[in-house]
Amino acid sequence: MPEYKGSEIRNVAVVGHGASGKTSLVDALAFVSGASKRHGSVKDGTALTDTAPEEIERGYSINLGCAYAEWMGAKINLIDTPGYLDFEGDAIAGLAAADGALCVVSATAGVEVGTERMFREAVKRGDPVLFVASMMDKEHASFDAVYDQIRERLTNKVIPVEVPIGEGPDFHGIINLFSKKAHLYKQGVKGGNYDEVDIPAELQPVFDKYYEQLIETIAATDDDLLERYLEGGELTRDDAVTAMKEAMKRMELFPLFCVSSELNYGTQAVLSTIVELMPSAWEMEELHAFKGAEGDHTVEVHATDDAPFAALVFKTMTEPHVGEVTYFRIFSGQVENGAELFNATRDGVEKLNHLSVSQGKDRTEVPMLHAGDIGCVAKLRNTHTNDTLSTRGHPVRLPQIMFPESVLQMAVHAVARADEEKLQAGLHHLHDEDPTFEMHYNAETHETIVSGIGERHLEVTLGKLKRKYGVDAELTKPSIAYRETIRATADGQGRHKKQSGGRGQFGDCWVRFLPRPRGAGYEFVNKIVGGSIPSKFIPAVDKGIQEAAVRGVLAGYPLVDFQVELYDGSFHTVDSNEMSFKMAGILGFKAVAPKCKPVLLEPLDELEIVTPDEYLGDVLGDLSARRGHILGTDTTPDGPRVRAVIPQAELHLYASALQSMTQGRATFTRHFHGYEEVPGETAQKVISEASREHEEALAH
Ligand SMILES: Nc1nc2c(ncn2[C@@H]2O[C@H](COP(=O)(O)OP(=O)(O)O)[C@@H](O)[C@H]2O)c(=O)[nH]1
Ligand SMILES: [Mg+2]
Repeated sequence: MPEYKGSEIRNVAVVGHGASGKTSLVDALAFVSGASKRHGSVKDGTALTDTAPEEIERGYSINLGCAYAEWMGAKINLIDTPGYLDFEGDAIAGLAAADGALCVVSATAGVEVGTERMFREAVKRGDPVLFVASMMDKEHASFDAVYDQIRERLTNKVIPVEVPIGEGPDFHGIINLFSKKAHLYKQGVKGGNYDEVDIPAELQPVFDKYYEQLIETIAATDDDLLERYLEGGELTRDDAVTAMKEAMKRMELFPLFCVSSELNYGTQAVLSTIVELMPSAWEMEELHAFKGAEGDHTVEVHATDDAPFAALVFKTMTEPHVGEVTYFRIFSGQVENGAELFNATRDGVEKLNHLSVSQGKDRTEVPMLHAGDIGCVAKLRNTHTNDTLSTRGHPVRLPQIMFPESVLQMAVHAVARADEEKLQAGLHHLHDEDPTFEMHYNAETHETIVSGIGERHLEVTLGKLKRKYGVDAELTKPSIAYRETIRATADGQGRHKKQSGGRGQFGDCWVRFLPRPRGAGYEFVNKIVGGSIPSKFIPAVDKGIQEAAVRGVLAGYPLVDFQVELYDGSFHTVDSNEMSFKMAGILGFKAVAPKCKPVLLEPLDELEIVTPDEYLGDVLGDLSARRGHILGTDTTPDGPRVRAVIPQAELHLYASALQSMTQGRATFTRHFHGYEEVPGETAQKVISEASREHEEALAH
């Protein structure tokens, strides 16, 4: 492979809804360019970028995948991304590594929620976007429907640059408006070859209509062009392409193309278009103006070879027989095979052995990669997604990818008890690979909690756990970390006395319990005067009460937010010791706590939900059915935003429920809010459930 410099590199993320044809398109583009030897297929599991067993088994992309095409002297890095919401993290990482997006829309399914989400995401990042109507050969394919839906649901700045000749089974050619030629494909020839002919007479009216619209639209983006156009001057192809490219950078135009990846129709034109219309990795600087951090300074990052090296790790993936493979995008400087680099994020040195580029799962070792390129390397020591690789001399940290929040939580257990340790280690590895998969241990409920974007995400991750780490694990509904507190003040005695032959035990205390505000915690106040308990035994009383409070008196949940005053007691000069006073504290707790009107507390989360307007009523209704308390609503560019506080007990699988309620179009974040009293009827249920479980446990 020749060496490519930044100006010869295009980095495009291929995004869109699941099953819109992204993986097939990436495969076809790499194949038709000659960079990949075989035209693979998603159906038989041979597509370039769907190589993980879970992808082949399920028939859709889960991980982003890197491939490339070499075309017109340029190297096009193609980042295939998953389209389903549960795996959106990798799609966002793909966009972060790219300088532009190919947004694929199925000519049969049209604009779907994944199209919408990824188009928005690309626009938010300021990336040029090129639309591709895919699967033009499929029964019921309609180019106009795709065009209309993009205009209605995504942007009215979309403009067709190609028009299909025939649709569905009759799809056999494409009119290119820029070249004013028609490409006619030969049936049964799969190399993407075509005859280039003048526009056939019967298609002239179609051409005229779309051509005029295209040229007018392009002219309108540039004052000089518009003047020339209005004065009756012709725009040359070069004029049109240049103006289109500039308008795309400003997100004023989004061209629309059409292909059939299966038949390889239209793929060569898409390659040429990427080279001509997408900014090079070198040009992306003016688009993104990258800045990084060096120590606590902000530094500028330049996409030139002589600038210090800085590359962002946008994906790590464990591959069979290889170990961990690290994919990085070079934002600045160049790097040689075998170079020693510095991971400023983790403060560690890494050596790049076998610097490579990847064509799906095949990797080709290269001597050097230049600013703007995408590369990969296996077996780094301690480098993970979102780290920056740079040099010791300039330890830069690039801005990190903002991954979607992991909002769906489940408890996880190893099926075999003996696997518990392996489970923990495996989960940690999986988190390093996938930042949208998180885990933590809940010390109150003694459960390991995993969180992800959706149910499918967690299931797939457990599948990986089994395959890669040999641990069979299952997901269950997480237990709720209820707590108890008191609402009234009461006092009483805890007296421990034991006479057993020789030296006995004696401890005696009088304590008063008082409620404290929510979240204030526990407080112990010593009010002993006159030495009724020697001061050396007083901490033991405190300790005894704290120990007893771990199991409250209502349902066995920890008792919190109360104050204990120790105000009297007595002791025995021989029999009293620390142990006896700790026992006295425990007995004091048992005597007093039940008299203080104990109540049950439950954890609540605060949610922020952004939903399209048409679902707002349903979302609000559902929240109130979940005992939610609405804090307020306001508006955002993506629709109304609702802030609400909801008991965790009512939030099990909320992510899934919200998605099905809103056709996958709402998003939300959640974070812990605090504890509040459980209302009477619900509390009764929890209490009787707890005592039933307690009895069961005792019976065993
Ligand atoms: N007829 C036809 N089917 C296609 C074409 N492109 C993709 N498909 C099929 O559509 C399904 C989804 O394609 P895939 O590339 O996996 O979509 P992705 O989920 O967006 O990556 C697969 O079964 C493909 O074989 C096409 O151009 N024509
Ligand atoms: Mg795919």
